Amino acid sequence: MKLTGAQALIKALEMENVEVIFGLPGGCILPAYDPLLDSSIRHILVRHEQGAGHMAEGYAHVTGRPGVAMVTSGPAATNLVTPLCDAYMDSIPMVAITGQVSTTAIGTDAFQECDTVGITRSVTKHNELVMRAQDLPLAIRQAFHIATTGRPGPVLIDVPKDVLQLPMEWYWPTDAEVADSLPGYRPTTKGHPRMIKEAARLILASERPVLYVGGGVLKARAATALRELAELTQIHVVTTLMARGAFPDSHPLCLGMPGMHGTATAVTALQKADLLVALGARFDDRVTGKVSAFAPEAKIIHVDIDPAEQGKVRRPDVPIVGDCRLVIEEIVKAIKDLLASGETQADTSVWRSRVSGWREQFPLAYEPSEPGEALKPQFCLEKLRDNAPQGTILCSGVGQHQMWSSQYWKFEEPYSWVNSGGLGTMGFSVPAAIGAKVGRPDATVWAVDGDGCFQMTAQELVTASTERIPIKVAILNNSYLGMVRQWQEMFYEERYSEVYLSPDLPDYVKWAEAMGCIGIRVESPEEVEPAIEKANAIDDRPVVVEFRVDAREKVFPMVAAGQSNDDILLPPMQSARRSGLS
Ligand SMILES: Cc1ncc(C[n+]2csc(CCOP(=O)(O)OP(=O)(O)O)c2C)c(N)n1
Repeated sequence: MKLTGAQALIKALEMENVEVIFGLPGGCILPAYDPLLDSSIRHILVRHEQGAGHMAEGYAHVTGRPGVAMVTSGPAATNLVTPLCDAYMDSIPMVAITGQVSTTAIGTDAFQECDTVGITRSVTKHNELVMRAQDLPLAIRQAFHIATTGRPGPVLIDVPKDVLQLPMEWYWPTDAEVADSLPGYRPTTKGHPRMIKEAARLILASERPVLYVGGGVLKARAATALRELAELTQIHVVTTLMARGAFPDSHPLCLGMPGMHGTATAVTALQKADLLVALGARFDDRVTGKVSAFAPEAKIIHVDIDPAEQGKVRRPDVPIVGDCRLVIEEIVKAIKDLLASGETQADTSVWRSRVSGWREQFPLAYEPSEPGEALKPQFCLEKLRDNAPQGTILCSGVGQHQMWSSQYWKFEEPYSWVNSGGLGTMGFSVPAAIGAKVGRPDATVWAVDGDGCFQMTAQELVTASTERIPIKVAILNNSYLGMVRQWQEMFYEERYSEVYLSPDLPDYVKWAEAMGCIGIRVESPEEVEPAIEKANAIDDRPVVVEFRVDAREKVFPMVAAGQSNDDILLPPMQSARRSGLS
């Protein structure tokens, strides 16, 4: 069957079961937009290509399927760089299709030409400029294979305009042909049996073990296996910012989030442990603090599908390269075998009572507002959480509101938390929430955003309105770039430099309405719950609720950048008893 390159591209996406593309057309990608009209694929026309990328990410976060973005060449491709980098840092499966100038014009500084493959090389797992229409089906098959296997990540396929226009003979490569075409790409999924046995022995011998769970557990769909391991061994679990939801917050073994703004218990448990079982976690600096002072007495079992993570930051005692789910299942089996053969688990009761003591003494805490005082952002989040319909998905931007969201929400299910962890991309929340809602139309999707973040990508609410994607946005408007303000207050002697935005400009309610949304403003505690209830009841259009919150509020606990986790700063009302953290 003869097709044009463009027809082959769209057919290949259909064959990959793509149900939606987030994109925006232009000159070089134009040929691909024509067969799209006749295809089964839904296209969501974004207002900025960055939005398309984050939507694809949000979609991938909640479905586990790769998100697809399609844009034209030059400035459209460069507008995709931030989401590509974001997806790369957070290991999100994504396939980006970019138009390119015709093969004959490449290298001539043609209109809207840029070296997309060169520019995106360091922010993609793989990228390719396809120079022949005949190669398109294989390139697309490879792209989806690479994006979704091993450590997931973004793949970009750059297609010149004439390649889209030229004829080709349709074919669809088999799995074997795809594998053969990538001889250097064979991710290891099964852990080494000797290492697995060694890990099981270490786990049983440890008196102060902690399961340090990262986003890889979610990528590997390993939440059930993780729970079995935790319950079998009664080992506490910390879930990093990328792993929130991988283990239920309500579970008695869950200690919450570790790291710079983690709970005092999670941070201290990692510090004092004699064994860390790192599962799909990468010893990020926001978790370790000062690396040389991190968990000084702990042996490390490190399970990760990416061999490059082994020893990158901290040398493991037991490195295991493999798929988290398969490896955890094997470790559980090995532990059961050891127990059946008469081995016993070390006594962890002293450790468990220490951990319980920290939990009791150092819960998350903030000073509630007095009558007439400004609203507390944490209070708004607690009310959002308590009124959230079952199965709500929470997305967030980057800053204080992100940390409060992660702290105060109760994540009970995997894939219910969407945020930008590694890159920390302001503006992520609204488009990611749109992508999440497209992927999970059955779920309520709330985007929590800062006023600074919101102003970066709010235009995508026009997309949400026109495409009838009824997300809900909660802006925690503290009229500052709050997280930067917090650092200036704490580490730059309150010398505030270029962090003040404005409480009134823009008028968020009018802006929301202008974009086809319902806009609601909340200024006092009594208004919080009715506004949330109203927003939850609206399902035919997006809603924006602006909460005017106290600008002076800071995120605690906090480990200052580069400091040891031992020097965690507690909320003011707890700092007098910090000696209890021993
Ligand atoms: C694109 C981008 N630019 C700058 C930063 C640095 N930065 C991190 S948090 C933050 C402030 C965010 O302000 P806002 O959205 O109002 O959230 P808040 O911290 O007040 O909750 C800034 C500027 C960033 N993370 N991303």
